[in-house]
Amino acid sequence: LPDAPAMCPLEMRKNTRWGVATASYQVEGGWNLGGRTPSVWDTFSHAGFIKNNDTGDVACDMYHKYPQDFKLMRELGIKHYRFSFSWNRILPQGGKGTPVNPEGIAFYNSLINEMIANNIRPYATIFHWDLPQVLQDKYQGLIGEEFIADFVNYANVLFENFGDRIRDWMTFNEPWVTCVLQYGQGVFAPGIPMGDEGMYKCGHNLLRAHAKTYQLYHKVPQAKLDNVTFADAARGKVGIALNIEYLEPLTEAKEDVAAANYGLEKNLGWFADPLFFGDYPASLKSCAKDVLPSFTAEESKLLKGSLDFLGINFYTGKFAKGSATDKCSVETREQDVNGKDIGPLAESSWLRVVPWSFYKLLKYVQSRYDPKQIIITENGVSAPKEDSMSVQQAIRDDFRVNYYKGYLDYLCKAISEGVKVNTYFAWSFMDNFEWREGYSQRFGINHVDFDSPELTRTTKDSGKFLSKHFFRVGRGGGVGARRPGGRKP
Ligand code: PNW
Repeated sequence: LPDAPAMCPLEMRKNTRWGVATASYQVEGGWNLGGRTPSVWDTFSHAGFIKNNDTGDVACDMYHKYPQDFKLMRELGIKHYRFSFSWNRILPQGGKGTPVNPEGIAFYNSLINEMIANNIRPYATIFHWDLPQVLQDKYQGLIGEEFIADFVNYANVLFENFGDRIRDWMTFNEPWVTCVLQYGQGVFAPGIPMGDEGMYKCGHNLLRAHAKTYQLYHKVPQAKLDNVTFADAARGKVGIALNIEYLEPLTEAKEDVAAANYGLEKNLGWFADPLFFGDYPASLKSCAKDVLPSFTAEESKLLKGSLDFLGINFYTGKFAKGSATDKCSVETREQDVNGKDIGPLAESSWLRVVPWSFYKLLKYVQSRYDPKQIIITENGVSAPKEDSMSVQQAIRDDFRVNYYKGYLDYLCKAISEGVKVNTYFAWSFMDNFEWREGYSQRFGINHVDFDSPELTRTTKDSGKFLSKHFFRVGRGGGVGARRPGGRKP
């Protein structure tokens, strides 16, 4: 195994929290067990929209195998785990006023307790794309205003039931993907293209739902604080996980610099500006003026500062080329002016290995938003052709080892220059259901043999590399060292 990245001194690796991430639909399976109703991804995959006709019906079967998965995490020295809740498992009818599913609550109680028993600190994503189908049918999911109240109600159920043991919450995973791929283009479930208007409506509802959830979590009335579980919840943190690819100007020309900047504002600023500053970026307001809704003064006030940490999902970077006549045009490229690739291509068509882009993005984020805390909520890669390899070949994943080595090197450089990242999650703990690509693209640091009845997990070289230099040496989760008056798991 290679040495630790040169820019990651032991002291820094010790002072940082390193973990792994997954999401409910991608790993759980148990799609019709324990009172769970379909999500939009069940409907979409059952309708045959996924490569090789794959579905998440069984996935990694973490629904049953979580005890062995936490044991494996423990063996690798992993002390931080980011996962998501399945809304439709918790509230099978989705909406406010509908019954909470006791079997769903029991499942997540056992999952969380098992995690903590293994000394692993939970970080929970409230919504990672698996919307209850009933809410899609009722008001088109995130397109409908009713979504806001239903989301806040769902979040409240999670806070009340699990808030005594979970203190790190992310409302949404990758609003950009949700609103662009799920609703705008309709290439992800529910698969109904809603155009730019739908895309911005989705973003608007999502942001307002986030702000109300943040307020609920922190401004809970004193009467409710006397309820033991919630009192502990109120001492935790609420953030969000935004995805962004870095954009480097293709040349030093004014229009390329402006295009890179506008591209970041349009993709990251769309969500980050309202959360930090209370409004959309001026550039976006002007370029999307016919379709971008506006916030009331009250909404703006509620949004501004409505996050305790900023989560960033980071994978790749591209070049940006502008137009001298159209300030709203951003063309992205994967080759420089000499035709040289920006980096090696992964198995995923949108992902090239560009370690320096991580550093540049982090510096950009720190200088534009000055966040108090940044969590890298995802970072990882699909290795080329891994799916066609034998288990023995697939676990020798040099491509992924090099990816992590390069990206972590630049992460450490950014930290040493004052970027406030204190927690990092690799995507993913294991190979899983990669959305439209099904099981054909693998992001795991542990291999899953989807052909074996046991769905056997085998640690890849990348997992060993991260374990040795990061997971084992990094800070612990402080699991259990809190909650005065709270319920012990
Ligand atoms: C993220 N893109 O998705 C998600 O949060 C994960 O669930 C997913 O498995 C992981 O990254 C790997 O793809 C993305 O097209 C999906 O730019 C698509 C894109 C970016 C991120």
